[in-house]
Amino acid sequence: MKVFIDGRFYDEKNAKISVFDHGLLYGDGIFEGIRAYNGRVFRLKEHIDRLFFSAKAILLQIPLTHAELTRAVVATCNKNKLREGYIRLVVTRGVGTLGLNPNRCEKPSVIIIAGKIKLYPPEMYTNGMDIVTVATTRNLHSAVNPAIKSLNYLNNILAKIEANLAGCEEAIMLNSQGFVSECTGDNIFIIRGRQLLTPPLSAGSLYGITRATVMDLARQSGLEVSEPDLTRYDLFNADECFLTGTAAEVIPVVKIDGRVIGSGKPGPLTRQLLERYHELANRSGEPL
Ligand code: PXG
Repeated sequence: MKVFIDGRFYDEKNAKISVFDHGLLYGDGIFEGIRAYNGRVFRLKEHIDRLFFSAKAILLQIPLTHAELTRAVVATCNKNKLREGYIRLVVTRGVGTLGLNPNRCEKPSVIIIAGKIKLYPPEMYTNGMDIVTVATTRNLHSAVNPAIKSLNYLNNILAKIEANLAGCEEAIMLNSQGFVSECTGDNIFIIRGRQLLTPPLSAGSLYGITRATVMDLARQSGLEVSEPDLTRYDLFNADECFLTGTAAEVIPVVKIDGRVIGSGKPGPLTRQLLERYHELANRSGEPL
């Protein structure tokens, strides 16, 4: 595997970053997780847009333009002959002094890894997931805004650890007001009749790119889409529930905190949305 670091390609074993990089020392940096399907990078523009929004929020100057980053992602996939897989785009604050002042960092580093993706087990797509709500609440907007896809993912990791301790793969995180926010690496949706509901971004979720795509697909299928505040009660009493994310795509949820959701099997509208998502992902995106 060849890894892109600051304009050059390195073999996997030589792909290294300084221990003085503030990305490592303080989690000071941003990232994107992107997928390629069928020789195309899906929603690449949206991912690079979001990277620039994250950069703006943390006052990080990405040393490449939008167009240059697009070309670098495509070049990294091509260098690795990747037609299907996962692309991790990372921008760190760069090498600095032992002290958290970002102004002491020389220059941000851009890293692009194009490899294979670790997915949820296939049975979870056919049988659905069993998930739990965890005690760790979502970060406040006024602290570390959850909209920033930063290298500081401890809020999510703590929740993931709680899910794992409960024998689950994903955790529902509530915000400080007790409303449903999202999961540790996925947005959450419910279906009630012909309505598709997902928490508003103000509830503390990431502006998910799969989330936006699925909302478009649902509108095209004639579902009514809305973003109200949701409580656990709303989730328990939904007809269907699913999670969305670049890695997960659309994954059904059949049990939450011991409550069976709907029929206890992946619902028909969830399955239809997953199918439409695959169709779209396989025929659109930046060609490699
Ligand atoms: N919420 C959070 C907190 C995320 O990190 C999503 C929602 C879904 O967003 P997208 O834009 O992907 O639909 C994410 C994305 C990984 C991995 O390596 C994580 C994500 C995406 C890809 C890979 O665990 N999280």
